[in-house]
Amino acid sequence: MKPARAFAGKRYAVLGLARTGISVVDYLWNSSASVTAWDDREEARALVQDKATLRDPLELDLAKYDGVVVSPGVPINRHPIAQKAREAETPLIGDIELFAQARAELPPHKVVGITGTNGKSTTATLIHHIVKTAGIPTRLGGNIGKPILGEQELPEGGVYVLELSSFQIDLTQSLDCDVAILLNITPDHLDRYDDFEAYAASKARLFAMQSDDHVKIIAIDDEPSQAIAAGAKGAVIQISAGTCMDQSNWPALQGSHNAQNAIAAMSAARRLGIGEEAIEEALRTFPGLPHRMERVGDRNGILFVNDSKATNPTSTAPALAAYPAVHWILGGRAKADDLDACEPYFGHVRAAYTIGETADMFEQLLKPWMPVSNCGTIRKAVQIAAQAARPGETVLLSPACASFDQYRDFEERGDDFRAAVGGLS
Ligand code: UMA
Ligand code: ADP
Repeated sequence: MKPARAFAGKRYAVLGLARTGISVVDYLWNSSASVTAWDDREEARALVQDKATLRDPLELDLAKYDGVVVSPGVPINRHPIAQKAREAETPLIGDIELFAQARAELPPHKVVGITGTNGKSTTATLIHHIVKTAGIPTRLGGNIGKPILGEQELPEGGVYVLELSSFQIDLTQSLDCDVAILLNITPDHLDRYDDFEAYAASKARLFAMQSDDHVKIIAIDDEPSQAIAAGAKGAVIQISAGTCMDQSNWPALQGSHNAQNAIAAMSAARRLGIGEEAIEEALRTFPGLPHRMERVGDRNGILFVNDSKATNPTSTAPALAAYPAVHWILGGRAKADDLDACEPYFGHVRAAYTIGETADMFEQLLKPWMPVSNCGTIRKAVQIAAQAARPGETVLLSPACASFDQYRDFEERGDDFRAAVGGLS
């Protein structure tokens, strides 16, 4: 992103130097701001030593700074930096807020912000694909793994598509999205919030930051989202996954969850002035995303599906619904102590294969419903499931858990599944 005059001569303390923090330091440095940066990891600090003074912000007089820029992964509900910034009356912000403050200096453009517990990446990528198909310059960034400040700025008329997690929204105060989208709210990330209501309130702030006349698209398929739609200022476009639609021409957008994503994306595209022909072509040609119900193999009529991104029971439920005879590999670091969201589809499961920290808990929980093998690892689960599955059945990794007990992230877990399938004799 081109440097902004807004930051020249100002002082910022930056905490967290992974993808987000590195992009922030680069951007502020290019914008002639003075930067003090820190990460608890020494190797992360080494990456910015040419551009920033290295000091732990907990040791600084934050009142002398114009902002404290923290990464989304810093848990501001329990990290002392939040209290310290409050006491110094220095704004606690994130990279998205810096982007919001720089917008006035960018060529005229639009911003589409997408949040929700599940479906953010799919919907953001789909909107980006539709806008591109319509021939409009566009960038995709945010929680999808691409900090927006690290992306090239757009020429006049461009559309920035931002995937926004609640962690990022918590660190943003002035992002007035031209189009804001809420897909759904179900329990997740409860270690970062006092309770479910506080998590939902974080999502609501995306709309509170918007001008009244900017577009608000809210899927009203759950109660917290309904409440946000009812309380939002200005007109709200209410959508629902239950809307009857022909999805047969959209190979990468199957299932009712993808109906929700597709309706949200279509609705946003129309409000951006994109015609029906480009929208339909984009839905047809959308390639889908890796690790989201991704077909990774077909061996002797047995389909292998990688849904590693399903990190909570609500995101696993649609994957179980989509296949009639499933050998289900699940488990990891628990996000919830039940599988209630998946229960309506237990009838689709031929057998379960439990892995990771929740292997024992899920074994006990599922035993009354279906045969269960406690496998421990994906490698073992794939081997046993591949032997048990019959032609026409599906071996599905849809863990309903985070990956951090055994892997760096959900991508590494999905790659391990793909490799295990590739290694089957
Ligand atoms: N750190 C400290 N001290 C602390 C805590 C953290 O020094 O007390 C440091 C860590 O050592 C680390 C950095 O702070 O170096 C935190 O980095 P980060 O976890 O924010 O990592 P990034 O690479 O910047 O990734 C973040 C998002 N991570 C999280 O929200 C946890 C990425 O979302 C996002 O893609 C990226 O910014 C770009 O916007 C990931 C995610 O898991 C994919 N998101 C959650 C989700 O999708 O469910 C919300
Ligand atoms: P996010 O970026 O919000 O985590 P993704 O688009 O990456 O969402 O999808 C994550 C998982 O959630 C997918 O594996 C899929 O099974 C499920 N999913 C996708 N869209 C939805 C939706 N609208 N509602 C519920 N689950 C969904």
